[in-house]
Amino acid sequence: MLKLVCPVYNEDANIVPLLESLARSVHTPFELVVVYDRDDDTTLPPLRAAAARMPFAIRELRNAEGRGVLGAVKTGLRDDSGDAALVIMADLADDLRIVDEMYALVSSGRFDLVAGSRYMRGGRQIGGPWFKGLLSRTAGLSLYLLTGLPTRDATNNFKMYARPVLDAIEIESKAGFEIAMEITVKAYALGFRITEIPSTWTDRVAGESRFLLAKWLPHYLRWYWYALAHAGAGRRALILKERT
Ligand SMILES: Nc1nc2c(ncn2[C@@H]2O[C@H](COP(=O)(O)OP(=O)(O)O)[C@@H](O)[C@H]2O)c(=O)[nH]1
Ligand SMILES: [Mg+2]
Repeated sequence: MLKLVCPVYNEDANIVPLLESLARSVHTPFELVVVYDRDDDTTLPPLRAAAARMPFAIRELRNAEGRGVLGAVKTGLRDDSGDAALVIMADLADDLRIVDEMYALVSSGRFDLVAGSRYMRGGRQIGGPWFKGLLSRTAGLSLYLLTGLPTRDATNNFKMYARPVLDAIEIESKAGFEIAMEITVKAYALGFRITEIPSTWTDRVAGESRFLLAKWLPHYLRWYWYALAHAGAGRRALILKERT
């Protein structure tokens, strides 16, 4: 079954609209795993109040990997339920209408990683800091052109991972959302099959972003260089797979 991993930090204004959006948009059976840091997180009371009327299972997990969004995503991905996992944001950033298509691509066995892509035709990025957007787009498009990585959006966290990808990769990220880039470039180097479909990312309306651009940038760069260094490995692995 599909597992949706949703890190939350005081998303009391967004969590119920998120649940309603999931109920409306996703028809594939799934379990929602909500990962919070503190027992007094303001997301939890409205989440618990609304859970019973949702047509899908909801599980709460406490971040077991040190506070912060990196630990939350790792906790959710590591928990070994589900044959595929998709990371979604609680702040209504992601376009949930493509989840069914993502899961169809993974469960057909044709792809191991399906990226929501803001930087391909049909994809969009709405709002957010312009410099963050520029860096992310530049990183994504350049890796696509230079390394053959089969997505133009390496940094987006809205990606679905088949279980074997998560089992094969030891997470080494240390800061925050660079974890998606790590998994993507390592999956490519290991020869996993990657594809992308257009998605729209929208900046939050309620609450505040906790994205730490200056602090996390060097950590993103680490995976950027890794991708350049392993570009040949990714291509070779793909060619071998196509031959067999
Ligand atoms: N558990 C946990 N979740 C977090 C933390 N910081 C952010 N999040 C969640 O991560 C998602 C995206 O966060 P946000 O700060 O909006 O990042 P941005 O969209 O890149 O600006 C939201 O679901 C947040 O609630 C944190 O420290 N701990
Ligand atoms: Mg956000």
